[in-house]
Amino acid sequence: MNRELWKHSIVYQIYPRSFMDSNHDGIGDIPGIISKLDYVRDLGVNVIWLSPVYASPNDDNGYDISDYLSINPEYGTMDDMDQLIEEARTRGIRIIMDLVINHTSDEHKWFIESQKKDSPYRDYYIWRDKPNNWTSFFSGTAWDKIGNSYYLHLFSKKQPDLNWNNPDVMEEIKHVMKFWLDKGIYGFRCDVINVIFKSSLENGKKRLVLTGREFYHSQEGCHEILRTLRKEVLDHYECFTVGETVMVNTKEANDLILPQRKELDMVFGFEHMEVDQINNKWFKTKFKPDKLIKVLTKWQKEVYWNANYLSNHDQPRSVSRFGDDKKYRIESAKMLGTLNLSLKGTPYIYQGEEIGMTNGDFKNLSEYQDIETHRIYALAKKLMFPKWYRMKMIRKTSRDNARTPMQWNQDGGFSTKKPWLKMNENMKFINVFDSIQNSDSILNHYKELISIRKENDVLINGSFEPLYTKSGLFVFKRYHSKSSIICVSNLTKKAKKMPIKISGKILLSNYKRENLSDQILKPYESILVMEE
Ligand code: TEU
Ligand code: CA
Repeated sequence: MNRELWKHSIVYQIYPRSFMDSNHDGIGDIPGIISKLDYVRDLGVNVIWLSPVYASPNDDNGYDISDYLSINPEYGTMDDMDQLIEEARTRGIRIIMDLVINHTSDEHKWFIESQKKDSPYRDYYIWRDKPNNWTSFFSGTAWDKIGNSYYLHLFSKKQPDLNWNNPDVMEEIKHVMKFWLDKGIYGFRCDVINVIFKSSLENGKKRLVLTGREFYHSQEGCHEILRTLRKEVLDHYECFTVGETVMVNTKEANDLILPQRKELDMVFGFEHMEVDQINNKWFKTKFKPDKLIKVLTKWQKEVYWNANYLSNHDQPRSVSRFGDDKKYRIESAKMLGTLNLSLKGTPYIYQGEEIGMTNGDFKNLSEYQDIETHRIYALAKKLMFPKWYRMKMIRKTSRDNARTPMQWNQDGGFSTKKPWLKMNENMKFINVFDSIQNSDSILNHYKELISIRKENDVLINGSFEPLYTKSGLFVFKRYHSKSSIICVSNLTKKAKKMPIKISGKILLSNYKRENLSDQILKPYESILVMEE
């Protein structure tokens, strides 16, 4: 079996709650996804990453799983899921699922059983008589009390951490993985996978965020777990894994993905998501394109195979963050798309990115649904940050920015009922229906881009070489013995002089550029050139 088939994957991430509602309850669902599969196929992608659809009380929108082997009734039935897998396959699309194994929901039967001290499930989780000083990803202590014992939760208190020191946990998760792989799924996106193994429960060094992380961040025990899952499960299927790995540098990334290590196939790094923040994601600073260019270049040069993304369900919208979501929305969204799909690695497109959806337009706190947003707001209030500042913080960083429902037409088209999360009013002019009609749309740019990627092996297997990486300009070459393609991006709203001489045939341009004799790059201009 060719283990590296996935190098040809172009992945489209679907956040089920916000994709398409088929049964008029304001919540996206699996039949809704099936009804839009032709749209996904027409885009040209060949893999869908489905954010969690498992049974869940939805404290963290499905990232708190109460049963790994059943489907959340809000999203449909197991038959619907089987049908989705099958209908996707007939369209040449494989599905990868989210695998959330750092924690379960506190409503999972294992956790309910585990609350009894003499239960065989007791050691499925991490119980102690006293908490330590660790803090959680969603702020505050990482421990909560039931009876007279405390349990660890790196995320919300409804997300207790599994105890990966217990071999029974490994057996359970192997069973879960096989169950889905046997249904024909193409692999997993492994949620916060590099923090699952806790090597000690000592007090950690005091930090502003995530006190205790030196005891669970990318520990050797985690590598061992990954090798076991690979050898005993994944290697027996045609599939791949992408790890979501928080706080990793390029070396740590390689330690998880180099082929000889037999662990994961690729990971989502976060370093490029940190370029517009100070210390942590809630303190944003002005985005400086050169920082992004620098980090991307580093990861391209140093990491064996990248999982390239500019947005997902946890991050602000890429066009609002790294482009310009007003005057140059169309140009900058196309430029960012071209960049993301021309880098070396597997590209991930987050639903709505292909039509240039922007951050949400929430007016007040009550319109936000995300647990993290509410936790951070409350913390900021406790710290006496003024209201205008608290709102400013969440307006920029809230995960709901990317979770507003998909804009299918001018009236929304997502649901006939009030959606679970407010739609962006700009659906009147940013929507799929209009994008399909308009040949100059961002959507049609993505389609062209994807077909260029499919036709040119150099964009998949070619090496990466940076040619110019300063003053907001990113020029790089992808090449192998047979051909070479140059990708030019102006990441600023200023016109710039072409920094180096380029010649060849223009494959794609976001300004209908016809030749390379014009030496001025327009705001957010992007060009793909085949050298001759
Ligand atoms: O995210 C983990 C993660 O570290 C962050 O991206 C997280 O969303 C948060 O912003 C940290 O400040 C993954 C999932 O993608 C996320 O949706 C879940 O909430 C989280 O794990 C817990 O399962
Ligand atoms: Ca529904």
